[in-house]
Amino acid sequence: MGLISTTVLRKVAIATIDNPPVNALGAAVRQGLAAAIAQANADAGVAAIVIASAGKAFIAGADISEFGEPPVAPSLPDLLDAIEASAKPVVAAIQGVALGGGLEVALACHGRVALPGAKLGLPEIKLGLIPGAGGTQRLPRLIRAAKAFPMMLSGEPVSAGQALDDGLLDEVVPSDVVAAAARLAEALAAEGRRPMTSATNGTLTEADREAFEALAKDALRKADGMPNVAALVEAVRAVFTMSYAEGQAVERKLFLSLVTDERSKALRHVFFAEREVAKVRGIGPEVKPREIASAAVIGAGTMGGGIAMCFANAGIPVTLIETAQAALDNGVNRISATYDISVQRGSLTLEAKAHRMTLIRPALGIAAAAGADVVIEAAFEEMGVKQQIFGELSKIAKPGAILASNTSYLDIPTIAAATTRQQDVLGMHFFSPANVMKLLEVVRPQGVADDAVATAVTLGRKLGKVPVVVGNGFGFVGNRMLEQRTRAAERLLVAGALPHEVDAALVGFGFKMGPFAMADLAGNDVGWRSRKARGLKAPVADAICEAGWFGQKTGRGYYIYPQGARAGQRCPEVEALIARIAIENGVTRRSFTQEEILARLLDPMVNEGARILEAAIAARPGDIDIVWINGYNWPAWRGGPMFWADSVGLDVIAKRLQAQAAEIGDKALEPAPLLKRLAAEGNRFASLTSRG
Ligand code: T1G
Repeated sequence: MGLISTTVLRKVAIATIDNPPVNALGAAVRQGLAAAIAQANADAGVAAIVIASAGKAFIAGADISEFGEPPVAPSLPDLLDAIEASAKPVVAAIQGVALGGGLEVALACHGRVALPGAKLGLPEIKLGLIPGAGGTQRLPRLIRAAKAFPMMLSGEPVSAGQALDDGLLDEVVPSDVVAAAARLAEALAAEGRRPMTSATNGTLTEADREAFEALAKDALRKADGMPNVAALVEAVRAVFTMSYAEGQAVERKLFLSLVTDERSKALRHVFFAEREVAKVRGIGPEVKPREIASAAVIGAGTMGGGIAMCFANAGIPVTLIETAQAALDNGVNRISATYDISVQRGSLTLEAKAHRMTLIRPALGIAAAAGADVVIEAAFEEMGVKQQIFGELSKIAKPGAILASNTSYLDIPTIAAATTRQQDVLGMHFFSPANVMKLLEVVRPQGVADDAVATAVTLGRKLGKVPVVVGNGFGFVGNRMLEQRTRAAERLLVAGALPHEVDAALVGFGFKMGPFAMADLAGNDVGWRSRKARGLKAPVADAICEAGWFGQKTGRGYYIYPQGARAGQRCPEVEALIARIAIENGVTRRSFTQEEILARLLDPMVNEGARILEAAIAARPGDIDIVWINGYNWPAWRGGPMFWADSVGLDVIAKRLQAQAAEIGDKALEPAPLLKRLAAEGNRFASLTSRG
């Protein structure tokens, strides 16, 4: 078969998989491999078999895009049983990654040889699944459950060295892994007996079972409602309580039930969406990013300091610039204190902290940015301030330097107009805390050079971020949708819900915090300033700020924080204030169910997402999902707002929005044209992408 080619060297049949880009085990690969194994067994001139691969990966696993599709024979378990049942020994020659079904292929072999850079793992847990082709039954028998279970629970790969120590590999060779695998296969054939397999040579001990049960108990305690953790425990327990065949049947049943689970479908959507977001219109591999060897950050406030830390953490020297010494000292001290927390937690050594601090060069005055390859402005969110900074940068920055603003919603072209280098000016919007949150919105205004965008995306990845290229527009993608949720939350208070009820609805959905606890944490005065600058009113939020209740930093906001407690308590004065505002607005308050609250919070966000797609501010619905998962802690197992909307049904959401718009008399709540069209067609946002 095209994807598998077999050559015979000195009586060893070498079956090479060549299915770019990562040798995923699609139907054609499975069929080709099954044919190659059968043919080698029928060939009297063959004494042993090697499974090898072309390209950078051994095998990246089952083809995730096939899940949920009608099965095509041979199934992966059947293929692996055929490999295991081969009368002639089969040895896996591993280079690159052997993940998921790829490692399960290796486990079904009679021996495994790898190059030093190989990585072996069973990441299915990250897709809401469990290994579904014998991994839960073979791995514990090969390396003991006490080792195998944590490896499947974390989904993290192990190095070749670790795999050798654990007994997962027979050999690690510096080069020519195929020849080494052939030698091992010949040696196994020379033994003249049925080759041992990881399913039969395992020695199961009571001590191992006890160790596993203790790990399982802890895992179940932390499962956080994910069904695949319990499934993994049940599958691995079968190793100790059932025959291999019965255990395999248990694994298969559990796996197939997880494949249809909504949470796994969401996680598989996120897997592909995270890769699609990297494909930027008009920017192919031919567009080379500019070299970034040094950076400058203007503004040593919370955001500027966090951004400077991103560069230091990535080993890039960064000049941190302020206008006044006190502000600069505060910024540096805040960075140092933040690193100290990591040192106390043991996630950073003192030496590493010291090194990173040397990479951050404090300086006064914008002239210090002159030598930087990229300058990120993180100054006050006021257009005049930004225009003044960019006007100066235009004069002093080195030719070709990327000039980026970290603004969270201001107009990038207006900022760029203050310079004579529009081709170098774009937005790089980090999310607070900048040294932690993964999302980076790369705002691409008209007129910016493609290689400047490519540079920002490449730099974002180097800083450990998930860069999403978005169009210019108020609030770009994330904050523009967040504003809808914030308005909806305010409306809910006046209409009858209480802060803790609104927050509970989102926490119950899977968010870490609700909108009011979040506002109290960030500071209610932040939104208040922004509303005043834009002439917007929010009766409850404004009243709370007028009372000086800015949140945790003032000991009270929507909630009370006694003695600086982190968890807020209900505040009778706030609830009385809400009741009074409702009366002033002629509203008869009523109670809301958690479902109603959730719909009223999320539907308007989805509607704004539809408008963002109509305006091509986001290229795909999946990009919006990636923004919300990486910038606002939307639970990945819910797939993101647009995936969630598809799972609810766009007709349901359109109807709810229409009803709310009529009830409140707010036309802005009416379904966007795109949403209305897809709903009328019985279609989904997913239909807008090639994968849909
Ligand atoms: N199935 C389908 N497509 C895959 C794939 C897979 N398993 N892995 C990667 N791709 C695509 C990816 O979408 C992208 O496509 C291209 O390959 C390059 O990927 C039965 C049930 C291997 C470490 O979870 O971790 O086996 O965008 O950009 O950065 O028990 O891909 O080019 O069109 O990520 O070099 C378990 C998933 C599956 C591993 C390479 N396996 N893949 O990283 O490239 S479930 C996994 C990865 C399973 C069995 C169970 C990474 C990589 P496009 P990339 P990369």
